[in-house]
Amino acid sequence: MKPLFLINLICTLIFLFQQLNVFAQEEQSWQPSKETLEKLTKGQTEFNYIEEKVPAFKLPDLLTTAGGQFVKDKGMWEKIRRNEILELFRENVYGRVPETPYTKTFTLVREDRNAMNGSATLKMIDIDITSEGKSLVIHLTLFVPNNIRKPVPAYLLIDNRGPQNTDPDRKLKSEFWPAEEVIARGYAISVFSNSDVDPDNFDDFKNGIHGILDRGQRKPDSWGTIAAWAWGASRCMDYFETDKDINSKKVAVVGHSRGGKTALWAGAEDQRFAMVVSNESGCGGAALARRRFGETVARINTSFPHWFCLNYRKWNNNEDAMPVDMHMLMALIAPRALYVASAGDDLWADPRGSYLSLYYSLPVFRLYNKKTSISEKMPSLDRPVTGGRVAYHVRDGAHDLLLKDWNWFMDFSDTVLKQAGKSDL
Ligand code: GTR
Repeated sequence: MKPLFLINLICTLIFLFQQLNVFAQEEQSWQPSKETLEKLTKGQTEFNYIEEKVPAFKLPDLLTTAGGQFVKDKGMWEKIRRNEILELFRENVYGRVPETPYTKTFTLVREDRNAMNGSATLKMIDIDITSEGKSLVIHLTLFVPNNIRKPVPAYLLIDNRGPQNTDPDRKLKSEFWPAEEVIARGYAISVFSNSDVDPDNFDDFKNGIHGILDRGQRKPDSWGTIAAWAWGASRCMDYFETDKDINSKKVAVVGHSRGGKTALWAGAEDQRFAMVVSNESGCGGAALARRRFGETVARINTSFPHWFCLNYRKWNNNEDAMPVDMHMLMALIAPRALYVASAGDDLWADPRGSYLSLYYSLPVFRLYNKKTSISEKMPSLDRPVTGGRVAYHVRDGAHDLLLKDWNWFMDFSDTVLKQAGKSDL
């Protein structure tokens, strides 16, 4: 055989192999099932679930400052652009936390060193918030694994589903907060109920933390209920900083759906959280608003008028004019760890829009570490992808937070939270 012929043959084989590979990857990319699509689109025209009908859009630029300068390194990101974007989200989406002074106390109201048949210590902490004679209590439930070197990394769930999922006596068990399984993997696990901080209904901001900290007339950028819940997560972090069993530099804040929107905002506002997990958070969370796929800004502001600040209503049916989109919220988490998750049948929360949001945030993560990278193509069902500080999966099935999701979160956090010192930042 002539050497030239041999080289040609090898090149052709390599080319064919690459094509096959590309083809295989394309095949693998997630698509909604026909049944789900049929069910959701039948007789309804108000919301779009068809990928081909997603309008063309242009995302606001992550790396150009308001003054038109290109953000070339992490120094510029941290000094200028990050603050600009954070302010835009405060002003236009979630609202601003008031600066009202308050006092805060932590009281250990129950401790059981022999919880979960001896494998964990249960602590129940009352976080009391008082201002001008009015107060509320955030009830934090925490299990810390026994027989393991302290301090340990911890998960904090923002619970939006009620106490049947978070039983401290462990008579009731729920995949929503799989305490035994998380303890078995060497993490502390904790939870607070969002309703301790602010009620999940439109009460004209009279109750909850709004009733305690708000003063005077509400402004267009006054905080909504999601910002209040996120503030509550930060008060739990204040407690972790006082507990020697917890490594407060390794805390992951987790939320599902409205809790997932809250987890993202908590991580954006409070850089003490080392990892954020946003499960099926959809509109006002991980999903790109400009795609108008599933739930829209107009719809969420109508159904949940208390979640966001008043200014957010300016973007009802006007998404293209929004000065931000949700890839910029993801970028605010960088260089900390970020896990975005979807469910295949949960088109209301736009799995593809959530994945793309994470993908388009990568330029900021890459200012810290060039190795952070995921493909523009979505992975297939039940195939988590990780790339440095970011991770994503689309789980088979309906809108929910399941043990399967948690196990993938923990696979990721085993690398980004547990391997202290080996961080590739
Ligand atoms: C839905 C809402 C979503 C999501 C969900 C939930 O009704 O439209 O944005 O937050 O509730 O929290 O379960």
